Amino acid sequence: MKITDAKVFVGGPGKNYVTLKIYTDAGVYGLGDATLNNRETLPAKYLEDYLIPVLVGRDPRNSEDIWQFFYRGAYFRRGPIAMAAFGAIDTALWDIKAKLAGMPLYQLFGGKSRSGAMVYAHATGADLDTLVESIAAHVEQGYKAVRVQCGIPGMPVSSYGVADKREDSKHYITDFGGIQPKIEIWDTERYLRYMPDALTAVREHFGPDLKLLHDVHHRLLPREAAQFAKTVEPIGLYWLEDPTPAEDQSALRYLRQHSTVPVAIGEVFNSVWDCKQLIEEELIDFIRVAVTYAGGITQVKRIVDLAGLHHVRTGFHGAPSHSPISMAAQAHLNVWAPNFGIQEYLVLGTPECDALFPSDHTLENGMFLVSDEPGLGVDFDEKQAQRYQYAAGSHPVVRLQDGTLWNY
Ligand code: GCO
Ligand code: MG
Repeated sequence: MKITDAKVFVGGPGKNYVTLKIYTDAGVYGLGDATLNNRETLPAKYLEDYLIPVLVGRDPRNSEDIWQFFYRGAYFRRGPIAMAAFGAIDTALWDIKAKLAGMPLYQLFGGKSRSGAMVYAHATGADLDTLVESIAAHVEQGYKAVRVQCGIPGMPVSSYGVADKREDSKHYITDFGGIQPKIEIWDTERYLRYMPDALTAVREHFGPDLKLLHDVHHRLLPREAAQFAKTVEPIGLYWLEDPTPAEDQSALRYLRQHSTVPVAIGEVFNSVWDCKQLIEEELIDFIRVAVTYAGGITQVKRIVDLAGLHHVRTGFHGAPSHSPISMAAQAHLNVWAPNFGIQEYLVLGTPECDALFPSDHTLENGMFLVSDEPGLGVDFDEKQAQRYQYAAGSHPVVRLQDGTLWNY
């Protein structure tokens, strides 16, 4: 059996999805997602110029060897661009394998450990009242868990995860005005003074059962993060995400020694090596990698297994940037993983998105229910894809009030 061709498509409704389709001489094809948010053309080019020409002619069933061939073969290892490209190939090969087996992908991992995966959505408000409204709307729809982000009084420009308007809440991460980034202003002192009270007010309003998550988006220094974690401990957060920039992983020991707040990290990681210290030293409670950025199913499954040895549960990244293809791959991992925790999931389900990526995965009462179709259970309509093209976008860049660059 041979791979006969592979094509990359960039574009989508309100997103630059990078979709890989691998064709075989057995008539079966596989799909992968290489959507590296706001740098989408780079994994696409890596695939087209360096990987696809070498992929054609290989046996698609040898997904492990193909993964190793590209990873080791690049010599300059890791990095989000390469790992997104390898990951798309890997996901497509698992899709092919499961289609050949005539089974939904989760069966190849070991079957179902649960009926569905609990997800969390993003609630956001420019102020506390709007945030409470946004959370209430999610609770109404059946969500058991929400991430809560709120504007901070006196902060000159809105902060991470805060949509200016309620309708913007699904698309606030990328600004499609071009590649020139908008500037956000950050003020740690205001954040530390305001956010614990805001989170307390949310907890009091919604009671003890709703799972509340909060994302610091790498903005605090280790000591500040420890102080914040200690202060919010009585609120009973489900997790505190990215309290510090995680390049300095030892810094997490500080937080750990001062607080029992569950910590979730890893959305910017792209290999098992990035996760190793945090997992082995048990400095985190949830690992946040994504199939899209972390080398596909082969690599992420290895991370899940390592995490399981250290009581670390999964909480895969699922910002709206990922396409329904990698969200499907994660859904199969979620339903299998013995150490599953929660899945971030923002409903992409516009009619346009559903037409481009038809599938019968469903969301019911805050639970993601995986499709039983052979493979990933998601398709890609090439005709629909012709309606879309790449649109330049950017993440904001963050400065302190005196102009100093900070972490987005
Ligand atoms: C999250 C993330 C995202 C990232 C985005 C960057 O927890 O969902 O922090 O919102 O900012 O994926 O492209
Ligand atoms: Mg995050």
